[in-house]
Amino acid sequence: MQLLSAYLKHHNTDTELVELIETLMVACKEIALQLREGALAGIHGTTDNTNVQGETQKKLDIISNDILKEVLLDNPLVRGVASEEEDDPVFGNPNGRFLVTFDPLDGSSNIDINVSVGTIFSILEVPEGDAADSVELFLQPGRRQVAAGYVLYGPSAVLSLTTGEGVNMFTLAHTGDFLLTREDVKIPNSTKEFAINMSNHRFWEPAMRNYVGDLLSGSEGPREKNYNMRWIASMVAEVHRVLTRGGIFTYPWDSRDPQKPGKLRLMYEGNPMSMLVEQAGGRSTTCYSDILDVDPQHIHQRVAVALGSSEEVETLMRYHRETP
Ligand code: AHM
Ligand code: MG
Repeated sequence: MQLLSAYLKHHNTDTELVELIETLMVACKEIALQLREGALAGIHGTTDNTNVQGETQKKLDIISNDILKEVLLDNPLVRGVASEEEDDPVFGNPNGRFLVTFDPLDGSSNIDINVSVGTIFSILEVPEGDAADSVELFLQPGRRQVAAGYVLYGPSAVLSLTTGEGVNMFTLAHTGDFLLTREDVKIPNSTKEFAINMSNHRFWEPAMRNYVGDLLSGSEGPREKNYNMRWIASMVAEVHRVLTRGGIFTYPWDSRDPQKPGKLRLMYEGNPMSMLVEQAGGRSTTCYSDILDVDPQHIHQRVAVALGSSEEVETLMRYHRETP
């Protein structure tokens, strides 16, 4: 089994990008260790703080954020970082080449019940000609990502990574190394599995209600097959399942706050997961158009997400085109 860095170098990945990914994995290994200790380390529970999205921060949200921030900003390749847990970007070396956005601990409502969580990251390059440190540097469409991935902290810790040349998975060994365990991941085109938080049904658009209604009708309905449903409430775990055996995962627009299209964040959830899914031959959409083409206006911008097996995602998009 090949080491992460050896694999990347063997595939002629830009050496500075390899160094940055290795730096990211230093932080993720530390987060994995903290998670493993769980209640023994007194890291469960919430703090008195809320983040910029108004969500109560878990202790581990803050610990993970601090680890990533400190490790990344220590690397001179990093110009700046933006995180779900920081109101504004934080800047490092003014000559750094890369920008990193991350959700330090996605699915953190699962921490206290000991269910899978993950770190999601997206790597962009500093646009040419831009001098001043500002949030504008980060506001690039997802198509410009040079790498993206997540580390799933489950029964084992697994890195799913793309540098634009397909998707590979690396498992964290007891030696502290990430070893290649799945090469050139491909999502099956069709599926019989969907993931959505059904409790939000009354807030969805009519198109989404029709689509899910037809899935639930099974072999008696227009889709003419029986579907199974999963909901882990951890996007990393859901996307990992989709990459592993196909499926569709969606967190759609809902009517509770028309200003906020969906729950998930574009820059550190929607974009990196969309790059992984597209690189694995799947599709990722707002239900109307590709997430990777969305022009970001705000670092914490939200986006409706539907991703996974290409035929299923295209069917969902058809419902959105055709439902008045
Ligand atoms: P978080 O970044 O605050 O953890 O929120 C994102 C998570 C996703 O991992 C998951 O898909 C979704 O929120 C679950 O939402 P819900 O609470 O509606 O089940
Ligand atoms: Mg989070």
